[in-house]
Amino acid sequence: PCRFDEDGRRVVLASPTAMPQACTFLWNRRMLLQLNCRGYATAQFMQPEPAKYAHAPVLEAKTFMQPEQPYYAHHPGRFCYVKDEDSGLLFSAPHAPVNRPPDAFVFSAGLGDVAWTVRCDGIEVELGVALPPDEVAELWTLRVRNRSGRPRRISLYPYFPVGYMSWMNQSGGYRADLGGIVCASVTPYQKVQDYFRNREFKDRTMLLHERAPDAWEANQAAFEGEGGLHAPDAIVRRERLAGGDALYETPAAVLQYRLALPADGVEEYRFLFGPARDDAEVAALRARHLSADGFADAGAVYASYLEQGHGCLHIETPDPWLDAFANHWLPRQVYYHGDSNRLTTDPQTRNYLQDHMGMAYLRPATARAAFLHALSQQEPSGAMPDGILLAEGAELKYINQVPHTDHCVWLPLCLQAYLDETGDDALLAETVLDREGCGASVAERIDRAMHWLLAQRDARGLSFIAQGDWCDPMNMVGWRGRGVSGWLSLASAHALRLWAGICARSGRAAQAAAFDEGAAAFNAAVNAHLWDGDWYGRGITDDGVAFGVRADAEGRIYLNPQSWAMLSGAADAGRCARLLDAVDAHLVSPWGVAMLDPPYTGMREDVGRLTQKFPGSAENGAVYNHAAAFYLHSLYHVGENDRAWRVLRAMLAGPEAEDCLQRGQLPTFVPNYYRGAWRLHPRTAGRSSQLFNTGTAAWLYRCLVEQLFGLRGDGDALRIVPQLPSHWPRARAWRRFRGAEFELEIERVEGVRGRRITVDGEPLQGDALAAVEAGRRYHVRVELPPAVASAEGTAG
Ligand code: CEZ
Repeated sequence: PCRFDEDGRRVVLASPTAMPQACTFLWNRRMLLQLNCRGYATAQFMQPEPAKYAHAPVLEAKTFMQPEQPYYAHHPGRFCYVKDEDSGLLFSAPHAPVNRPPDAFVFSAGLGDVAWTVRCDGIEVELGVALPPDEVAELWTLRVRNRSGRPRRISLYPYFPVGYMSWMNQSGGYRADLGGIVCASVTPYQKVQDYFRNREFKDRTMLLHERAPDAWEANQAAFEGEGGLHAPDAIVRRERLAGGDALYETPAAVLQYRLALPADGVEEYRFLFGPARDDAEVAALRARHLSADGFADAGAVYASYLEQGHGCLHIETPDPWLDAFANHWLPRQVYYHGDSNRLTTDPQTRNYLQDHMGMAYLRPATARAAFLHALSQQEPSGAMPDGILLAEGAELKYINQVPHTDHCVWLPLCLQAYLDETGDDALLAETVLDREGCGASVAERIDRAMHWLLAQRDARGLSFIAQGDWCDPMNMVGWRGRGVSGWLSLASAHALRLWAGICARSGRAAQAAAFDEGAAAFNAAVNAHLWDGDWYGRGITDDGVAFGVRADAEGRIYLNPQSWAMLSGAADAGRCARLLDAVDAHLVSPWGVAMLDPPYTGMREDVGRLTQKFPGSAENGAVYNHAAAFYLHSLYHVGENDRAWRVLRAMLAGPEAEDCLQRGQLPTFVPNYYRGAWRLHPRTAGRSSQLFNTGTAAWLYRCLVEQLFGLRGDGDALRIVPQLPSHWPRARAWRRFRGAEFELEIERVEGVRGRRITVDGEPLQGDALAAVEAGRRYHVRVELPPAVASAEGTAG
């Protein structure tokens, strides 16, 4: 049903019903626009907190972005009705609200635009949208073509629902002076102090046209009448829209163009949709953008914005879907996270650090600034706060009001990636002032964070979990102050080991030794208290009950402790072998590796709200891709290349039709999860969450660059250790690294025993190419031994 086009730069879906939730997104630093293939849309912009200008028809609760959002008839969207004035035939593009089966349909997601081509009864409608690089506005193009071979009289009705704006004040009407429909509102509030903040809000929603319409309607109820959205009275029962307004009634923005199209005739229209504060802003947006030139300029500047987030790796493998995804879409998703901070003013600390870990490969200066900014909010105790405040007056909200204990762990992990990529060890000596105005170097601050982790241990030497660790909803394991996290203990060990390595390299031998010792103590404690015979347990509750262990009927095995025991070195070879078998037996599913199994089917009060989530959704046993990415990273770490390949490939839908249909996911982004519970609920297993906010993107990119293709910085060198799956005979890559360019070819060669590397024709001793020179182009050839024949790696 879907395919890549334009050398992987577009993803094309040929049906509005095969994958009805399939979607893509556009963003700039101020806004986000998620569009599904049927025309439903969710837009948000920052002022500075996320706000909407197209609303649901009822009051919406404010929350962070959620998975598997339902779409319904009155969901906000961007639509165009088409009526044949002679036959009365009615359809809507892209598909909703009329849902008439089209004769032809294409949903085409580009890197910087989204477009549809829809044909019904010889009338072809093209809809396209793009965003300006730095303003809140949607730039829409509508083109209609008569492909029926005979003259046609039709009406076009661009319909942009505005929804329930406010219970205090909302209205809408046509403004000839501004050239469009402008709806006004007052964001509801009750506390007097909110007035002074809200008065700056962009509380108007406008649909501006370039070509004056024949008629319009600004009243949602008048537009629909008794026919409803499927067959609105204003279209079906009338020749012309009535020109109505909305006076404390739900507004809508509908225009009408009546046209007589000769055979092959084409007409083109441009619109601007978005929020504004006042008339002056409406007029300014119109003047700047609403013309062919304005649209073209915005497109060009947006393209250069995207270019600044270009990936550092280009690959050619036996898997063209992976190539297209890795070359274009994955770095784009990494860039979105790192440059927009997921459109929050208080990103969770772990998310912020990991998102900027991804940024280290695209725009390292942005990552550097983010690490410094995060450290400036470190608490005097060495703890990191639950969220990082990004805007003046921002507050910790939602989950950031719940104490989590893992935030310090991400500092060395993410910094390691940044230092490897850039060689910028000078960062460690940079002084960072905290909120109290106390200065300390980056290295000292991370020392403190590591000491904090070491201090937060119980008598057994395991990490207290409080109300959560990486796993947000694991909130009742330790809320009474005693429960511990096996995963966090292992993650702390891994973080300490990495940090010890960085200390050693920068001549701080005493610190290195102390942190190594701390890591060993964590590992020993986990081995003593949480090795369950075939795998590691997830933790120990406030009441001293180990969970994530064989004795549990539900939540018997969790993925994260297994992955991190491999990373931290807690698991020796024997334990690695056993836990890998256990993961294969319990967690590996046709849709990827699940986060835990079996999913919980009811509340477990000593684990928490995670167990109340629907079985197989999100943290309750989905193929939670962020956790799968940690597993992927750990598999490469222990040299399990074929297992790693299968985990990696399962994160990406397709190309088989069945796989695409079941997941419902386009290869435009990696979603935060695919439904799990594949034994319990096979009908829904594999279904995508359609949520593109996820730490998966950064980790997956890191794994591709540093592990699958094995091109990782180390001191002043580039290490070259590709870990191809055994069924790949060859692969090629282009890598940008510290201002140099590397062309890499990897090939399995008959008769070769170990890895053989040549650089510009000269054999390389070992795998480290030292003293990389900026501006130089290197040609690297890696020869690998032929694969041992096996069925490994062939599965999608
Ligand atoms: O949020 C993510 C967090 O952004 O969940 C991850 C966590 O590591 C990330 O930092 C694992 O728990 O509160 C909830 O129940 C939500 O399900 C969040 O846990 C989850 C969102 O669904 C994803 O945005």
